[in-house]
Amino acid sequence: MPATSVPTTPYDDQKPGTSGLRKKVPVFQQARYVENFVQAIIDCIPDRAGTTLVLGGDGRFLNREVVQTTLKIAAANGFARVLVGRGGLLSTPAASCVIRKHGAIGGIILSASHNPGGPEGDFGIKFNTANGGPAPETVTAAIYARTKALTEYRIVEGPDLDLDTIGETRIGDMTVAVIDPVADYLALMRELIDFDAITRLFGGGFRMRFDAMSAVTGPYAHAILEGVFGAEAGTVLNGTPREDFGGHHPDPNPVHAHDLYELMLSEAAPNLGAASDGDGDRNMIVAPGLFVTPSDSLAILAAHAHLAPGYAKGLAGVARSMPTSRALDRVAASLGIPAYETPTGWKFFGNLLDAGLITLCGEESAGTGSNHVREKDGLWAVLIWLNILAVTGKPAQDVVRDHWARFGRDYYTRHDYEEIDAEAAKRLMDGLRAKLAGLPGTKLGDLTVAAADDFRYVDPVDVSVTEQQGVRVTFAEDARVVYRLSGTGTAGATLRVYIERYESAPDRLELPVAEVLAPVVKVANDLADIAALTGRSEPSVIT
Ligand code: VG1
Ligand code: CO
Repeated sequence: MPATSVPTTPYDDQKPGTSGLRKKVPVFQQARYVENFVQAIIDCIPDRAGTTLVLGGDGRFLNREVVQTTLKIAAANGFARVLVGRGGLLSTPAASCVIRKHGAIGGIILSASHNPGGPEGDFGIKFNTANGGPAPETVTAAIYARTKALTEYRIVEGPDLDLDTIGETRIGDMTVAVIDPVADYLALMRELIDFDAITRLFGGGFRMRFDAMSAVTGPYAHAILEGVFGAEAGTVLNGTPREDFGGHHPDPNPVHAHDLYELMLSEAAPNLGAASDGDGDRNMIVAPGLFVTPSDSLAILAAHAHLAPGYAKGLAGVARSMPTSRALDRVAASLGIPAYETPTGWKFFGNLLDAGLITLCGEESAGTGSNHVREKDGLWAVLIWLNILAVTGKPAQDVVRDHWARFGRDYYTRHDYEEIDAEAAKRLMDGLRAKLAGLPGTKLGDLTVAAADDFRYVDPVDVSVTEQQGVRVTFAEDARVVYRLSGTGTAGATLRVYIERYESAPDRLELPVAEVLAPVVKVANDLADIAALTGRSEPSVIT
């Protein structure tokens, strides 16, 4: 089977966003759309001859087809070997792990993460570099430029490969190794987490429910929670990956993981509830009767990470994305370690992790991770929580309350306005930017503006600059509002408004979140004139 060159014409809309190229499935089904993008990625991998590439996805609709196409294109472009997860599956963190462990030159991950799947749903293609992390801005910009200049792609045509049997086959001169998607990941978790302590915890009657949301973490959770730890059968809910995620939004938050959330707030709650998203990089943690915000979870993990063997020496530093609450900073200050603030998106943590400046990092959007891979890692977050519970012997809800008692509580909520008119969204952000300079010192409702700016990030490692990463307004009353537009949506624009307020008085730690934040929400809405500009009186999702 020789490689052939196929003439093509460019598409002008293949610009990667916060996390790769995400579009509706029918967009990817256009002739040569996938081929063009995959060839553009590969053209941006210099010195690829003779190297290894990793390939896998979250199992959504089109996953298998695009795996086959990508293998055939890779075979025509000089790779010696592709490692592909059985069934075309690899969770995002597992792909990162496999890239690093096998010295691959990079990986192509097929996922639209927490967005719905199926013929009318979303699909996505993302490139990760040799460190296992999402391609940085310089690389995604080069890929985009390449998509606009392509004149041909190269492919080895032939029959589809068997993706369901572990072992090696060839296409042209390239070896395709179908690997167990769980094995390397499980081996890494064994190095980091106290598996014996957790096994004893479950042996002592501890119960949990993990909702895999019919997405990629099912096989991982079955293998580890039920297989290794011996958690009771039925611990993993929705544990079989499905192409349409059972028609659900595989987004682990109280809205989309509603059944689990309700269970955790009921009398019948087990000791811990957790969930992960489409591609396995997000996590939700719910204690009995108590939802743990991702920002709090990150801070709690930072305060307790030394209890897990992989972090016994302590943390070099931590980082959070700018809209993530400042709870993490309080822990860092008490540990005497640096805390970095980055733009939204995991790719911005890569340099800090590679340089050894940070050990742990996370985002308010249910992403937590460490230097063990270069992606956020949903199941890892659950395992480290279990490790902490096993070692401290404390119920999860006490861990959270004790944390608040010690550090105070950053009340937090995010309001999303999905699929609003893109022009209106732009007008809203421009309007805010125009107001920034005049805000400090002004009184808005009950609050006084202390500072206001448009977040600009200077990477401490390569000093690259990223502008306009979100408008932030901080108030003298220890409150903050952040506004930004989503870079992962596939229809119209999504406005995200992040609202928080810090309280440390012992009698103000367990108030209803909506009540504490109501004055800040009002100021946030008025300042940006959200209702008038978007035509929405309510957010579409509140998390
Ligand atoms: C969202 C989140 C961001 C996250 C990104 C990818 O981006 O806000 O924190 O890194 O999704 O997560 P945006 O631009 O829509 O706000 V995943 O799990 O979808 O790969
Ligand atoms: Co994800």
